[in-house]
Order: sequence, then structure tokens, then C-alpha cells
Amino acid sequence: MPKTLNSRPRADGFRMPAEYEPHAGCFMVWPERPDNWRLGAKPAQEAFAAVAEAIGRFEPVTVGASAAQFANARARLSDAVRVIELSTDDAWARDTGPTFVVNGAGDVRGVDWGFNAWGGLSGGLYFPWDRDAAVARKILEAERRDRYEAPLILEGGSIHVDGQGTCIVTEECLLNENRNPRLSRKEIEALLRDYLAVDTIVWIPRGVYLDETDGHVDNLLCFSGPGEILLTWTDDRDDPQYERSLEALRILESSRDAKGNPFLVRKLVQPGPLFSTAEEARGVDYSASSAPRPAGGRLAGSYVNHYVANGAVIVPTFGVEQDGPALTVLAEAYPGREIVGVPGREILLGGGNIHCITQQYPAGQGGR
Ligand code: KQY
Repeated sequence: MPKTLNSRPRADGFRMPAEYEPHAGCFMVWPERPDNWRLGAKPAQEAFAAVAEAIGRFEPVTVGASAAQFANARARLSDAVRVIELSTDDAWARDTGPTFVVNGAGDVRGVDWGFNAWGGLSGGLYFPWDRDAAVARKILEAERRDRYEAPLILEGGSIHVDGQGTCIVTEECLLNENRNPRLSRKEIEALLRDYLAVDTIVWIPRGVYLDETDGHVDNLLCFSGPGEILLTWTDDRDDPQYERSLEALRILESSRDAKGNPFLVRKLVQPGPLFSTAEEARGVDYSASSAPRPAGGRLAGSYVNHYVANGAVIVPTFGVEQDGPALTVLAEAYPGREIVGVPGREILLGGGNIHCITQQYPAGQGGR
């Protein structure tokens, strides 16, 4: 039986691997809430299914769906995708799923962070969130993986690691009063060191402009390899994203990774800027328990919000002029991997993108 452990991963010889290390598979959650996804979540379901099928060409995919949606999800996904019943509040496996850690013997365990829907009652996105808060534990039970319960509110999208001792986070998110108001920066760093087994933590001030997660790093930048970073970018000095990306670049240029090496930063042009249309906004149900999605709102689109699968990169496309150049940069950053574009606008309308709706399960031994 999987256990909840009283120790911490680092002390036990476990570390969080980089996303570009080998995977046993990927977890996703089926979208359904009509107060976040327009038109009863039908367009989002189509978009999520396309992502699941694209990843499924490269590694096993498991999709969790509610009891009410199980038959529908099963019918819309191919046999290559496993569907399991899972109660959730929404569909962000990156943030509600476990952060898997591995040791040198190939054992895999999971970190279960606290979850408060991106800010609880102070700027969070919906209430209640108890089913989402239980997702990591349920996945670890199903996979027979031991669990670490971390004393920290944290979403998987708010951290990126290189698997070799470096972690990148944003101050906007991790130091936000609505996550861990009683913890200092030093205390948060100590927990990241213990639960991810990292030595160097690079703090970037802010994430993507108007990102509803309070600036998750996974929408701003990511590692494409050890010492290599992809950073969302615009050359338009009048765009509010310009100074955010520039300040991130300056910090990366003056930082070193855990091995003491400088970062190679590749700029990944941002799409658009993109805005929701009146028709898209009309399709979202009003609800007193979730954040509104007004027409004309600027969307925090980013090609950085992609998923690195075994042998491939699954990246959102938006039908805009920046799609081509972005895919070219990704091909250079990930040599040897197939770059697969999947329409990402419907996922973006719900507040995130492909990285946010996926959670890699590292290769290892045992489990299941
Ligand atoms: O950035 C992510 N990892 C998740 C985005 C969640 C948005 C909730 N509407």
C-alpha cells in the first residue's frame, strides 16, 4: 500500500527530474465546468482531446474524468488514452497533480502540495476547491506511489527545474500574500530545496502580463535543456509584457545555474497580443463561485506553455503570424524531438495552456 511519508524527498535521496527527462506517461483532467469553459466546455473538450491524442503518440496518457463525464470522455478519446473516474473542480493537472520525484534506483514518489485555487478567498479563481486539493493524493494512490505532504501552498506551474539542482520561480506568485502569507522567502526556499532537491533558486520578479495565476513561471519561461531557457518575448516596447520579459532576461543573464554555468536564453515571441471576443465571453456561464471572464480581456498567451513528451514537444498554436517563427525556435531548442502544434486558443480562454493541463509521470520502476 502507498504510504504518506514523514520525511522529505531530498533527505531520502529523491529529486524532481526535468520535464525533458524520460517519462512513463502523462496525466490530464477532462474539462467540464461551464463557468470556466464556454459552451458547456464542448470546444475545450475537443482541444483537450487533441492534446491527449498528440501526446499519446509518444507516451501513455491517462485522463481523469468525473462520473458525469466519464462516458463522454471515453467516447471522445481513442483507445490509446486511458480514462479513469476522478472528481475534480476543474482541469489543471499541472497544478493539482503530484510533483513526481525520483531516486537513483528508479523509485518514483510524489509530492502533494497544498492547493487553494490560485489564491483562495483572496483572488483565487473558484470556490470550493476541495476536490482539486485531493487530486494529487488520488493519483498517487492509483499509481501506488508513496506520498510526501508538503507544508506549502504551491502549484506545479509555479516551478520549473532542470533536474540538476536549479529551480526557477516568480516572486509575483510564490511570495504572493494569497499563497503562504506566514512564510518568508527564506522559509519558502528551504522547502523548495527539501522537496525538489534543488540548490539554486532563481527568482524572477513577474510572470506574463495578466496571467490569472499570479505569474506562474510555466507561462513565462522554461528549461529546454540543462542551462538552456526559452523566454516569452516581445520587441514592442509599448506592450506591457516588454518590461516583464526584459527584467526576466536581465536576471537570467546575471545568474548561474546550480552547476555554476550561465544560461543560454532563447526568445520565444509571444502570440498576438490576443483578446477574448464578445462571442467567446458570452459562451461562459455566469457563476457566483468563479471568476468572471469579461469580453475583450487580454489573454496571457504564450508558446512557452508547451509540454515536453518523450521524443516530442506539444505546443499550442493560435492561428496567428507568430506561430511559424515560434515553432522554428522550438525546433532549434529541442533538437531530435518532433514539434507538434495543437490549437491552443480554447485552452487559453480557460486561463492556461498545454503545460498547465498536463503532468508528466517520470520513468522509473514499480508502481501501478
Ligand atoms: O499556469 C498554469 N499552470 C495553470 C493555469 C490555471 C488557470 C486556471 N483558470
